[in-house]
Order: sequence, then C-alpha cells, then structure tokens
Amino acid sequence: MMMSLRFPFLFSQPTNLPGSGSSSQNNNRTTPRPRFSAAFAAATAASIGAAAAAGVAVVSQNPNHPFFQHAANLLLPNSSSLLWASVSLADGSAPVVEPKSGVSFPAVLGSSLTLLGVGLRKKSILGLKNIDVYAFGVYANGDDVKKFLSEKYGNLSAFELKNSKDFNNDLMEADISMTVRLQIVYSKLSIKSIRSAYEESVGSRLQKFSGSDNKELLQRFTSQFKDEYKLPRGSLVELSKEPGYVLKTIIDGKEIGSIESKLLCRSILDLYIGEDPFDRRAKDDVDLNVASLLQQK
Ligand code: DAO
Ligand code: DAO
Repeated sequence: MMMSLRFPFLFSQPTNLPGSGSSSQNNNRTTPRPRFSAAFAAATAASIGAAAAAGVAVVSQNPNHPFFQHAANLLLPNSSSLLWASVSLADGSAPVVEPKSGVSFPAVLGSSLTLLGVGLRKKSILGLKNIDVYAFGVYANGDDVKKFLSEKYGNLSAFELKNSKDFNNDLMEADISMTVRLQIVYSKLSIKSIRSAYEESVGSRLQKFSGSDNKELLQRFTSQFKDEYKLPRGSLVELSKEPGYVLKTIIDGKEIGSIESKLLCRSILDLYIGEDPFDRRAKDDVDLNVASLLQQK
C-alpha cells in the first residue's frame, strides 16, 4: 500500500474532462476555492483527522479535491506518513485540464519540466466583451527550483512562502528553466492583434522593471512574428526560458527565435506569476507547487 512516495502536484481546479463542465459559460466556480486563511487551516486540520481515521479510502473516494488533501499536508507538514502515502494516489502524472477552456496540459513536458499551474488569458475588447484568448500551463525544472531556492526557502511552510515578497521575485529572477505553454482558444487571432496585445502586456512589464520603454527589445521580440504565421485555434506556442536567460519561442514544435535577455524573461514570467497575473488561480497553484517541490528532500 505504501508504494512510491512520488511527489503530489497540486491543482486547485477539478481535473474534469473537456465538455463535462456545466458552468463553462461563466466565471462562477461551483467548487469553493480554498484559501490560505485561519479558517482554511482549521478546515484542513479537520480533514486530516478524518483522513487519518479512515485511511487511504477517504482520499481516494475524493478524487475531485486533491488540492485539499495536498494542502493539508503542506500546511501541516508533520502530519502522518500514512497521509503522504494516500496523497500519492492522486499524484501528478495525469494531465491537468484548464476548466473553462477544457484545454489539457501534460503533467511533464520534455523530460524535465513539471507542470505547476494552469490558467486562462482573457482580453477585454473595448470594455464590451471578454474573449478567452488562450489557455496556458506554467512548467519548471524541479531540480533547478531546488538548486536555486532550497537554501533560502527550503524550511518555510507553504503559508510562509506565500507571504514572502522575496520568494516570488527570486522564483522569476533565478536562472531556473521554465516554460509557459500556450494553447490558442480564440479562433480569430491575427498577427497584428498579437503584436499589439504583446506591446501592451509585455511592454508595461519592461517599463516597470527597467524604468524605460525598451523599444528595441520589444521590437526584437515582435519581429519574430512574421506576418505569414497563423495561429488558428489549437495552435501551441511555447515560451521557453533556458539557462543563461535565453527566451526561445516555439510554435507547434518549431523554434522561431531566441533572445538572450534577463529583463525579457522576467517580464514574460511576470504576466503569469507576477504581482498582477492573467489568472490568479494559476499563480496560486504555482506557488503551492513550488512550495511542495521545496519540501521534497
Ligand atoms: O479580434 O480584436 C480582436 C481581439 C484580439 C485579441 C488578441 C489578444 C492577443 C493576445 C496575445 C496572444 C498571444 C499568442
Ligand atoms: O498574452 O499578452 C500576452 C502576451 C503573450 C506572449 C505571446 C507571445 C506570442 C508569440 C507568438 C508569435 C506568433 C507569430
């Protein structure tokens, strides 16, 4: 029964299959969202009691709420090893589905990148309507995460990490291999609209982190987007940060360009896991999963 203590990966959203969700037309979540709060800690303490009493069965009968059990372990890391074993039943080898779009993300990319969080990039058009542009998954190399962050953060709980200002910055600024995988959902994307959205989102980050508009850097990136490229619904774009702060852009498996810039890498990551991210849930999941990696000895 106590098989592999493979590390659990934590996702706050239910991993339902595409099309099975009934609330896909709105943003109301039917599942209550656990938060890091005193009430949550108390509730997880209660669930630990229940799980410990009933053993593995409780957890495995509750596959829709892996987050809850995982979080219980993270927040209260001294809980029994029985619970760890049971958590591993819901481990992270299955793909994770972004619930609103139904887009599925593999748990592992290449051989070394682990999925840490998924989310949705929306865009409001003239303040009139909100379109779902793409679903994304944030991946990182777990060994890099440990190598660069363990010493400083290895002894902190998930709760402490979440409240650490430095932690988030260090995660984005260290030379950790990370990839953001985008799968296009919107069916009418034009290169022109991508360019202008990019200038707005990435441009504002370049400005924020360097204090200048960095027109040249921005253009170096956007000049990779040739007018003949098309990104129909379903296209896959990977923004891959490689050792030495090299940002590679890959479309449907084909590399279209590569730029070495720590500032550009930082700005791209900031869209997804920075202070004001596209999807808060994705960032929360990433924080929790990084904490989980760091507690893995
Ligand atoms: O049709 O005017 C419109 C809406 C276009 C919105 C485009 C948002 C583009 C976001 C960047 C996508 C990167 C792959
Ligand atoms: O969502 O605002 C945003 C920015 C996302 C970065 C998009 C990079 C897209 C690169 C694709 C080029 C296709 C020609």
